[in-house]
Amino acid sequence: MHQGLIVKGYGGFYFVQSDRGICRCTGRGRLKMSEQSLLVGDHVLFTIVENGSGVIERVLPRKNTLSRPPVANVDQAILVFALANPEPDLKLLDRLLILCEVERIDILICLNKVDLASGQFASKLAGIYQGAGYEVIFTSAIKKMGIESLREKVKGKISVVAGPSGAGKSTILNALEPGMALKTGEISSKLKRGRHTTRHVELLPVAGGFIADTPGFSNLYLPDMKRTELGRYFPEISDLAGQCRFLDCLHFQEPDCAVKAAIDKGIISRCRYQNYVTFLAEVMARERIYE
Ligand SMILES: Nc1nc2c(ncn2[C@@H]2O[C@H](COP(=O)(O)OP(=O)(O)OP(=O)(O)O)[C@@H](O)[C@H]2O)c(=O)[nH]1
Ligand SMILES: [Mg+2]
Ligand SMILES: [Zn+2]
Repeated sequence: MHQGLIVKGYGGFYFVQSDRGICRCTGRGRLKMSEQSLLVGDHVLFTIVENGSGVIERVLPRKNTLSRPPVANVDQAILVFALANPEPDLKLLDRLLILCEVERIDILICLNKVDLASGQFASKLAGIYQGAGYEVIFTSAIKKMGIESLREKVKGKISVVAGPSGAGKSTILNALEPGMALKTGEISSKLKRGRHTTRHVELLPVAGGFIADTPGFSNLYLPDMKRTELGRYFPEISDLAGQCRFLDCLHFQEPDCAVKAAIDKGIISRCRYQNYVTFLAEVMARERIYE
């Protein structure tokens, strides 16, 4: 038996990458596409049959499973936001961060289009997220800046690239792997309209790792959670929560709240906290509906 990685599922077939190249496989017995028992990103054992195609016999244990896009064994999410054109929507970034925190996926924030922004704005934005404990890198896919450090970050890993439309996700992948020629700009956004319902995720071999490009989006629902959970998904809030007077402090209107004290001291970013409060209202509103 051979071991490989499912890089694409299409038309009832799985395309499995191994040291033999890519092999078109079907799933044996219960391992059928329709049941979602196999996912892009799965490490599998397969046998080769007479005509050269393969049969997947077993799925190796999964490290994690992302549902949007459906990919297994994700090592990191690369969240790409442009510093300008389009303006970065920090509420959207904070929502995406929560999704990754819930799934316990490592996060790399990539601030793209540094060529279009002032250094002052770039470092202010980076400061907010580094202060929250995230790793931030700057790139200009067009000017090929920061691409080498990004290359180091994707080597040997399965990454998912996410972010708003126009941020430069596909352009960055093209810069990492010249010759790949993913559609960018106008063409991509036209295609996207007919594309957003498809589930044809593909892991592309990029810079010694595998990356799933995703079409951009402009809004995201928070995952289901209780109001007391939200703070756990803001690392800088979660770090201080133990110092609040009340164990179940929502860091909103409670007295002796360590989080609110940290904002006044400039330790926690006001912008992040404001988004926390907005999301808290959303979570509470949803709790009421389902009560
Ligand atoms: N100035 C500048 N423009 C860039 C940069 N990166 C990408 N662009 C441009 O931004 C536009 C959008 O880039 P895409 O790579 O298609 O963006 P995307 O994030 O893949 O967008 P969707 O596929 O729609 O989600 C294109 O016209 C790119 O040429 C950059 O670093 N600087
Ligand atoms: Mg794209
Ligand atoms: Zn508190």
